[in-house]
Amino acid sequence: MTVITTNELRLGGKAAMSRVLADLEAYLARQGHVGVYGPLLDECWSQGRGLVVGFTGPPGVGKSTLTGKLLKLWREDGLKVAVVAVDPSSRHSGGALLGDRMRMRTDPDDAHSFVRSLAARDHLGGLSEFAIYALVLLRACFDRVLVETVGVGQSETEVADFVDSVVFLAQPGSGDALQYMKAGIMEVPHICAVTKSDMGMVAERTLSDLKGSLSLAISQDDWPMSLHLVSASTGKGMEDLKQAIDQHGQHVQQQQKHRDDMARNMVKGKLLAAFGREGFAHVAHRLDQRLNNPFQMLDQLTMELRQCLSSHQVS
Ligand SMILES: Nc1nc2c(ncn2[C@@H]2O[C@H](COP(=O)(O)OP(=O)(O)OP(=O)(O)O)[C@@H](O)[C@H]2O)c(=O)[nH]1
Ligand SMILES: [Mg+2]
Repeated sequence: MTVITTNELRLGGKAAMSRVLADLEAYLARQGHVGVYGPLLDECWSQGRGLVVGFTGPPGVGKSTLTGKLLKLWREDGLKVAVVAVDPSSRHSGGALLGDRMRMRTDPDDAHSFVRSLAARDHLGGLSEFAIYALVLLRACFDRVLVETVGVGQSETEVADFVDSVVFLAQPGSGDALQYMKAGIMEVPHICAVTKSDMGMVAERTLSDLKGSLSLAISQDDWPMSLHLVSASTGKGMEDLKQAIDQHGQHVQQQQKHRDDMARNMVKGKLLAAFGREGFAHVAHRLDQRLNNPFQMLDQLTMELRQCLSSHQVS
């Protein structure tokens, strides 16, 4: 079986990307490991320079509308942009509907924007299983990869470990973000924005509540959180938000540690999910080094642990 090269993927545009995502997903469902796709994923991983930005916030806060607007703004800057919705809550219900809504936001004639919903997918290992692979391929081909997820951060999914920047969106009139951060349920995001500023006073009040409590908040990678008031409907504040994301992206992409941590977390997360703590403990030391080819490493360790398991079962 021959797998497309990174270069072919880059040159092949949206059609090539759609095809490889579908092929990879089918392969994973069949084989249960990355196998022949390991080298492609590793090459995309090492060459991928796109910034992956996670947008999180409660249902209805305006994530889709906002990512749609940012897509337009970055496209106007000449950047290639992909948007992925990872929505565990609609896995069983509105998957197809979400897919339709997402498609409405794409311009089919624009070769450099790509919008895809991963909501309707459900296979072994869960939704985020595939999302991470998709993000690796997308970041090799697009300058910005926007990921829409529902949740409050930390506990969510592996996806949270796999983004460069986290943007939390707060609903006007809700104190959720504040309470989550204070209670330590949610890690401090890099950027926080109150949406729907066109609602007026209620949005401004939410912003000043957040400001009062979070003005000194520092995110995990030593980035002072910035706060924004935006309206995707009117466009107000959107340019500033876009610039803040770009700035954090520049900051984070200079950090080799960030990439190393991402690779390690990815391999660890997948092995834990497949083999549990006990299984993972057998190979944990192999992740002490820098992982230059994390996906091939993941595959090798998966095979070793499978063999180990089956020989235990036989004896
Ligand atoms: N007034 C106002 N309404 C907005 C704005 N942005 C989004 N909305 C509305 O808020 C509602 C939810 O917007 P979505 O973008 O679907 O929110 P979401 O967070 O993606 O929602 P889920 O994916 O269902 O969690 C829709 O009715 C939007 O029209 C805004 O800037 N101003
Ligand atoms: Mg949405």
